[in-house]
Amino acid sequence: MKTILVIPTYNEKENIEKLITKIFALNISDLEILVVDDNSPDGTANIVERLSNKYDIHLLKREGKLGLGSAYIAGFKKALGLGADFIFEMDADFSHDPDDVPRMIEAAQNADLVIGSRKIKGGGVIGWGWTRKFMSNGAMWFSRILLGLKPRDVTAGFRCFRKKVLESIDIEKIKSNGYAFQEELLYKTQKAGFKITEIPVTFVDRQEGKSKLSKKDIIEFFIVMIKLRFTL
Ligand SMILES: Nc1nc2c(ncn2[C@@H]2O[C@H](COP(=O)(O)OP(=O)(O)OP(=O)(O)O)[C@@H](O)[C@H]2O)c(=O)[nH]1
Ligand SMILES: [Mg+2]
Repeated sequence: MKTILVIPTYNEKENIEKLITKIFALNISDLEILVVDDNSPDGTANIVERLSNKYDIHLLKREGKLGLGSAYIAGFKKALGLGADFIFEMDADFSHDPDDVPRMIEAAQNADLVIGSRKIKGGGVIGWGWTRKFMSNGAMWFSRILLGLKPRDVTAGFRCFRKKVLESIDIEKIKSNGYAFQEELLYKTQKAGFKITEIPVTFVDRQEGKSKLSKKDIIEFFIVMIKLRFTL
């Protein structure tokens, strides 16, 4: 069973080499990485290209910063084309610990979607101030109530999908691009009746590089939630 980790990057030169090296050091069988880079000005793609001589890595280069959601949609399509059975969403900034990947693959043997969850017993966040926690909790509370989402961590970006989920949901039709992308995808997965499991993970705030979360993403988040509630 092939696993592909889809890792979107925009200016992650401080993180990407360390992350890729760490993941392959885990020696997980039949694992490949697909980096989706939006022409990062810092040259992230060059680092990935160099590492692809040594490791099983694919690089999808796009012409500019087109957003996280569209990066994942392009990455999912490519991963399915490469024959992946399990497809991960994972950030490049070490907020998602590579050491959790084997546990998530194991859990995916009995689930269609595994969420690396900060919101169940044993999970958590390190390094966020109260404003970021407040915002994140508020967004989760809002979307869980509005959309009836059952998982606890609905904004998590650390996930493992069985290929049939991404094949059967019309991923092209997902409109949100920022934070809301994660909820929209989860909402569609739940609505389609797939089995969703959460396993606890500790999320660590990024140590290197800059956050790309913008005010625009936060506004989009609320608009998309309301649209999803009333149109689907
Ligand atoms: N290809 C691509 N990757 C992106 C884009 N925006 C963000 N990313 C990547 O998506 C991942 C998550 O972005 P972050 O900036 O860490 O956003 P975040 O995790 O929501 O915010 P922080 O908690 O502050 O780190 C990182 O690997 C980014 O490099 C984009 O427009 N295109
Ligand atoms: Mg991050």
